[in-house]
This record gives sequence, C-alpha cells and structure tokens, in this order.
Amino acid sequence: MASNSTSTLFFLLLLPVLFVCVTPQQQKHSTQINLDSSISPRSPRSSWSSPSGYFQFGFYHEGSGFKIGIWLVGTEQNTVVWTANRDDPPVTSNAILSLDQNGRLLLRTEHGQKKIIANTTYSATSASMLDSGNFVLYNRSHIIWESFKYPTDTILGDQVLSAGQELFSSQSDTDHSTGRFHLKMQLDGNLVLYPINTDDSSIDAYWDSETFGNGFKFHLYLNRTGLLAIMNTSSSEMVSRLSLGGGGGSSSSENNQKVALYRATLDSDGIFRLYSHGVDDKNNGKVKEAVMVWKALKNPCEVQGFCGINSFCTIFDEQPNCLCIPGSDYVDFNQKTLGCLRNYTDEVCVDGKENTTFYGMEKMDNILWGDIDYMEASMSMEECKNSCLEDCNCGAALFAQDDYGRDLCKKQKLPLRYVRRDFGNSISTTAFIKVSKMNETKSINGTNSVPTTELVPPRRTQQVITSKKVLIQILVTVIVFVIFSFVSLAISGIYIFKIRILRYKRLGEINGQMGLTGDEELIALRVFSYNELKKATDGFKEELGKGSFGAVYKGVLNRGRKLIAVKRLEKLIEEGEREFRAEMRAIGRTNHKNLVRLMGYCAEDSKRLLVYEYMSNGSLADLLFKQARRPDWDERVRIAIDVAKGINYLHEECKTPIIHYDVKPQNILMDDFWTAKISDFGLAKLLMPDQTRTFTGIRGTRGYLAPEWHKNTPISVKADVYSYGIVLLEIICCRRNLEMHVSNIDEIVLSNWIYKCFAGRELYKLVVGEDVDKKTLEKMVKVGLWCIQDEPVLRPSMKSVVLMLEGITDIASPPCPTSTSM
Ligand SMILES: *[C@@H]1O[C@H](CO)[C@@H](O)[C@H](O)[C@H]1NC(C)=O
Ligand SMILES: *[C@@H]1O[C@H](CO)[C@@H](O)[C@H](O)[C@H]1NC(C)=O
Ligand SMILES: *[C@@H]1O[C@H](CO)[C@@H](O)[C@H](O)[C@H]1NC(C)=O
Ligand SMILES: *[C@@H]1O[C@H](CO)[C@@H](O)[C@H](O)[C@H]1NC(C)=O
Ligand SMILES: *[C@@H]1O[C@H](CO)[C@@H](O)[C@H](O)[C@H]1NC(C)=O
Ligand SMILES: *[C@@H]1O[C@H](CO)[C@@H](O)[C@H](O)[C@H]1NC(C)=O
Ligand SMILES: *[C@@H]1O[C@H](CO)[C@@H](O)[C@H](O)[C@H]1NC(C)=O
Ligand SMILES: CC(=O)N[C@H]1CO[C@H](CO)[C@@H](O)[C@@H]1O
Repeated sequence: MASNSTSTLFFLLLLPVLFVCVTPQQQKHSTQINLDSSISPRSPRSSWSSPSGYFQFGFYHEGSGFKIGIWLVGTEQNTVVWTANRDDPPVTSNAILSLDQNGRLLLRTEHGQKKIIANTTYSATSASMLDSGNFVLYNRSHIIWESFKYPTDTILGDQVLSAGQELFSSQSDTDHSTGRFHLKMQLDGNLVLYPINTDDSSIDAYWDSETFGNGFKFHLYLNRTGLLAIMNTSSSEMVSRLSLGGGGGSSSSENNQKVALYRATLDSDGIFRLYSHGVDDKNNGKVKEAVMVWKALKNPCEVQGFCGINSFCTIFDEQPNCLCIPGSDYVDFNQKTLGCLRNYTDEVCVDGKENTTFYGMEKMDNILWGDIDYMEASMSMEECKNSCLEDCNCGAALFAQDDYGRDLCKKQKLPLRYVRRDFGNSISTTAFIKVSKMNETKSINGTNSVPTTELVPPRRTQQVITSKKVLIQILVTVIVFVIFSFVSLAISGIYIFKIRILRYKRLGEINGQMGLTGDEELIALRVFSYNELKKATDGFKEELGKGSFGAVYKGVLNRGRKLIAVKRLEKLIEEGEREFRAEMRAIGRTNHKNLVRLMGYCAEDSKRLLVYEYMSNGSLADLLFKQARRPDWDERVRIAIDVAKGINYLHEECKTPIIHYDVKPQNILMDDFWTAKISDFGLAKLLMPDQTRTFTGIRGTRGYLAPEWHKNTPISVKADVYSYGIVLLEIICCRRNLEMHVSNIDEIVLSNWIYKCFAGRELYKLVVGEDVDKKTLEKMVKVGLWCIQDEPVLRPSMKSVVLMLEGITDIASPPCPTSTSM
C-alpha cells in the first residue's frame, strides 16, 4: 500500500462520490487479519467479520461520527458489545484503523492523531475476529491481546469477569460512553452493583450476589449456553449460579449446537441482565433480537442513583420516573435523572435553632431513602416533624415503626440520596420534608400551593432506556401481580362459582332479579327467537335511542318482571351466523361491574338483535349535559374511576383484548344505583371483521377520535385511552368538549382551555362555585391531559389511569397535548 497520507488523500477525493452511504461490508471467512491491513468508514471495508458473520469488529455509527467496537450483526440496531476507548469522542469518517507493518493496532484520526487501540508489549503478527465475539492479536500462535480481557458493559459466552474487574453501564443504547452504574467483581468474592462516583460502600450497593470468598478469589463466568455463575477461581468450582443456563433450546441442540448467543450486559438503567440472541443458521450471519433471560433486579426504582439527589423514583406508566421532593426544582428539566436542588436560600440559623416562621414541613407517605441518618430517636410522629423543623441541620425526617412496634424518627441532612416511593413495602413510613413557607401563600385561590412537578411541557428526553419492552414487561408483571392479583383471584373465584351454578340451572334461563344480585347472574347467553323479541318489545314500539349500530328498544321479559334493552343491528356487514355467534359468545364472556351485560341475542335469517340488561338512569351524556344541576364532585370522581375500570377490563383482563373504538358519554349508561356501565363494546368487530380501519365513516365519534384515526398509523388500545381522556375532561367540567355558547373564545375547545388553566395554575376556573377537592381536581386534570396526548405512546395505559386516579401511583406533569403538530 502507498503511504498513509496519500491513501487518505485518495479517499478524501474520490470516495465521497463512490460511497455515499456507509454500510459495514460483510466479508465472510476472512479469519486472519494480516499486517498492513486497514479499514475505514469511507473504504469499502469498514469492519472485520468473524467467520460465522455474527460478530464484527470495526467502525460503527455513534452520534454524528464513528466509534471502534465489536457488535452483533443482524439486530435492528446493531448490539454493541465492546467499545475501544469508549469515552473518546467519535471520530469522523476519515479515520483509519490499521494493523500496521510494525504489528500495532492503531487508529489514525482525520487530524493525523494516532491512538493505540490494543496496548501490547510485543508486536502482533496477525489479528482475528473470533466467533465467540473476542477480537484477538497474535504473536505467531500466542494470543498477546484480546478484547475479552477488557470488557466494557457486556460479557459474552465463555467470557470471564475476573476478581477486581468491573463492567460499566453505557450512557444509553445509542451512546456507549461510560454511564452511571458499575458492576464490580470484588476481591472479597462478592459481585456488587453500585452507582458510579460513590464510595462503593454498603449503603451505595443496590444489588449483590451474596458470595464471599474468605480469602479466595472468585470470578463471574458466562458459559456458551447461558449459565451465568460465580466461580471459585482457585478450584474452578461453581459457588453460586445466577441464571439457570443450560440453553433455552437444549432439545434442538443435538442437530444444531449453536442455538443462541448469550450476553450479560449492565444496561444503562443500572440493571444487570442476561440476554439470548437466537441464531438463524439459514440466514447465515444474522442474529435475532434479544430475549431477556435473567435480570438482577425487577424494580427499576430499586436501582440506587437512578434518580439524582433530592428526587425520588416512582413508577409512572410502567416506567421509572424521577420527581423532585417538595421545595426543590430539577437541575435540568430535560434530564430529570440528574436530580433536583433546593430552590430557596436558607434563613439565618441561631444557635442551631431554625426560625420556624420561615419553614414548614411537607408530608409524604411510603418514601424510603438509602442514606444513613445523622440522628435516630424514639419519638412520636408529631415530635419527629417538629424536631426536624426546629433543627437547622435537618432537611427531612423519616418516621416509621420498627419491628417491635416502637416509634422511630430518623433525621437526615440534605441532599437526600437514593429516595424512592415504595407502596409494596410492608412497613409504612412517613417522610417530612422541610420547605420554605415564604412563597407558599401566593396561590390560595384554586390550584395547589406546592406542586411537586414543573409546568413547562417536558420534551421527551433523549435518554433511551435499554430494552424498553423488557422493562415494560417487568413493570407490567410487578404491577399486575402486586395490585391485581387479588382482583383476578376474586374474578376467577366468581367464575368458578358461576360455572358450578351452571351445572344446576337450566341453561339459558334468565334470572328475573335485578340490581345488586344482577352481577351474580349466570354468564350464559340466551338465544332468542325473533318473534319472542318482537313480543317483548311490543312490536318495537318504544325506541330508547339510536346508536351507531342501530336503534335500541325497551322490552320486558319474564312476564313483566325483567326490563331489557333490545338493539337491532343495521348496517351489518355480511357475516355468517356462526361467526356472529362466536362474536356474541366473546362479548358474553365479559363480566365486569362497569360493563353493560349482554343477556342474549337473536340471529334469524338476516336479522341480528342483541338483548342487554336495561339501564334505568340513562346515559352519562344525559347526566353531564342535560341536567339542570351538575352531579356533585365525588359522584363525578367515582364515575370517572368506574369508566376507567371498565375500559381497563376490556383492554387487559379479557382473553382477547377488546378495543372499544367508540368511548363517549352516550355509550356510558347508568344503572339503578347510578353505577356507570360501558355499552356497545365488542361490536366494532361485527362491522370490521379484519380489524382494519376502512370504516372511518362508521366507527368513532367526532370529538372523541384519537388523532391517529386521521393518520396512516395503526389503531391500538391507546385510541380508547384518548377518547377516555376527553370523556374525563368532560366529566370534570360537565360540558361537551366542543361548546360554542361560551363567554370566552378560549373556552370553546374544552381540552385546550383545560390545558391553559393547568399551565396557568388556574384550575379553580374549571369548577367555579363548586365544592371541589383541589388535589383530586389536579389529579383528574393531569390524567386527562396525559390521555389526550397526540402521541399514542405518551398516553398511559388504562391500568395506569386507574392506578393514578385511585392515587396509587404518582402523576408527572403532562406536556401540552398537541405540542408536536398543529
Ligand atoms: C500500556 O500498558 C502498560 C502496562 O501494561 C501501561 O504502563 C501503559 O500506560 C499502557 N499505555 C497505554 C497508552 O495505555
Ligand atoms: C513476539 O514477537 C517478537 C518479535 O516481533 C519476539 O521477539 C517475541 O519473542 C515474541 N513473543 C512471543 C510471546 O512469541
Ligand atoms: C475455593 O477453592 C479453594 C481451593 O480449592 C478451597 O479451599 C475453598 O474452600 C473454596 N472456597 C469456597 C468458598 O468454595
Ligand atoms: C453451561 O452450563 C450448564 C449448566 O452447568 C451445562 O449444562 C452446559 O453444558 C454448559 N455449557 C457449555 C457450553 O459448557
Ligand atoms: C423569626 O423571624 C422573624 C422575621 O424576621 C422575627 O420577627 C422573629 O423574631 C424571629 N423569631 C425568632 C424566634 O428568632
Ligand atoms: C382569587 O380569586 C378572586 C375571586 O375568586 C379574585 O378576585 C382574585 O383576584 C384572585 N386572586 C389571585 C391571586 O388570583
Ligand atoms: C420551589 O419549588 C416549588 C415546587 O417544587 C414551588 O412551589 C416553589 O414556588 C418554588 N419556589 C421558588 C422560590 O422558586
Ligand atoms: C415573600 C417571599 O419570600 N417571596 C419570595 C418568593 O420567591 C421569589 C423568587 O425567589 C423571591 O424573590 C421573593 O422574595
């Protein structure tokens, strides 16, 4: 090859034209890399591949430039498993990496700087990217350098993390420089996770393997089939097994030994996880997306240091979220994990005693923090609060009862570290945070005086949490199990109970009782004949209303003892009777106190009729918009939660999730006891068998339609969340989303007006003249505004909505719903 400067010039002049798009070239079976070889992002070859093609070593895209590393080929976003000099800035496409004539692996940047990639005492004679993911340099047949010896955030199959070595998490999925957490294989034999920049003392640790070598060194080892274990280095015996291992596909390993590639990564969220990547032998050189096999922690909020100082971690919409403690503001609103700082200055302290006229104590429940307190004493809750208030050193106090039921008060200086909110904790704690009273009195009028979050619309921070899907899965599991396990137990209990009853009662007979016992009725659908229904409705005489599917008539059964509502379906697409019956059975299987129950149906010739229980108190639309007097506030809150629960049931608890597609006050009916029940669910399928969206004219109602209906994006359960959000805002204000007869032009579109009031901290304007709990009002408004975000992914799930409305999870401040477009 010519001298390097000439070759650089050559590339500079010619290659931008030839290689506009930089794609790592896959060169297979190029096992040995000889001296005087080089790669560059601009050259045809920007990486060296392993014989199998699964791993590549070379330049990969990062930020606006390139870094040198090793990655798994084939995943959507190449999974980087090693990075050279990870904290150096990315280089430009003019950089060249070479194994030069002197046997050194050198990076030459655009400005002619040279950087040693592999620091070796001897010079190399060749190099190789091995199938294990290890990049090695040889001096003849001796390995003189290997990337496996210098792990970054990942170890691969057959790799070891020796005593004294550490893994450091990456900043994010797309930025592989050193992040915020490290995993240390300690000399004492314990494998421990800590946040960085701490003393690595026991209070900083948030996970450990609980292995102790008693003078012997241990190491962490991942074998090729997914066994992750702590090994005794001197005896090579296993001390503790972290993952099951043995390979997920041991059955098929006979004919195909390499079923999957494993990697254990300290992810950017601070959780150490083991992943497997399926290997597709037919499509050689491609691996599949990661599947998580094991993780060190389940609750991402238990990762100490996930949230910075003076902020606490809480799960919001199934993601960890950092909120400031009262009396503090985010250091940087766009990077909430950086923590918060007090936003007031201390008053003069005389003899260690605070002038209490300046301060107040803000109370929070179920808060935990990790730092060691400076004072611990037995005192009552009130004493605890006052003791901290008067003490200049005290920033916060934690009150709890110890194992023996004694009152215990712990006082803490600021800043607070490792704070989280934990509802699953068996001991309930009460925290008192010292806040400045000086600015508290300014808004007596309506909104809250000390909001814990900001009002500026947050921009989506760029920090992408590693394997979001996996995280969501963890959180869903945790939340579902902790909170809904009882509910589902109860539901399955009821089912079993009902199935038992079924055996004894004649199928299809409908119990004539109504009201509370109505919920206990059989879940058996009765098939009616057309004549029967004609008689029950007295020839379809009394029309109750007209819905998007057809008219609804009032009727009676059981010799006048049971009122029913008969819906005569029109505009039906042609559908066989069998499909119709299957659909009816699916709807009939639903059983929830906030859903209108289907009692039976009729499918004769082309006639399709549905029989529902009769709802005596009309619809929510009547209640909200037509009554002279507004239903009182508590009633509205209850209705809002009821409706959310009903939709959540459709989305999460049915065998196959049901998207309603048309949530609106007209479809929410009130029974004898003013319980809100959702109607018309499950019918969309009858008009739209393949769940496509070719029926825009038919489904949904203007005003409640999520913006994605107008775009070419798929409709998901989040469309219902949007509609619910609008309904929620309507419930709050007892008016329609669109109302022309208002005094002020700003108020025409309710959702816009509510956001304006929210941003201006003037929520009292929404409920003038009403006795309304301010906290609940703010909560409802926030949930409503989250639900109507343009961006479906920003909207919470209905499960989160229920949890937020019930006050079980915290609510971050919503951004402007339509910040992106329009
Ligand atoms: C190379 O390694 C030696 C010892 O192994 C060390 O003293 C030296 O600082 C290293 N050089 C670089 C550039 O990392
Ligand atoms: C490596 O190669 C150098 C010559 O380049 C030689 O002097 C040295 O002995 C070799 N070392 C090993 C371990 O083979
Ligand atoms: C580790 O191995 C050494 C040497 O075989 C043995 O003496 C020691 O008991 C082992 N330690 C543990 C904790 O297994
Ligand atoms: C990995 O460990 C498991 C469990 O001990 C074992 O069954 C499997 O054979 C090991 N795999 C390899 C490649 O050594
Ligand atoms: C507290 O501060 C107020 C206002 O500066 C002052 O009037 C009062 O005397 C102070 N109280 C004590 C106990 O120092
Ligand atoms: C508080 O409300 C009253 C009327 O309700 C109004 O006159 C007053 O200006 C409001 N004060 C503030 C600070 O908003
Ligand atoms: C400090 O922050 C709180 C909310 O965290 C806010 O209510 C208060 O007005 C702020 N005070 C100052 C002086 O900015
Ligand atoms: C009464 C009082 O202390 N007001 C303060 C409220 O906060 C602002 C902004 O920090 C201060 O300038 C005021 O003095």
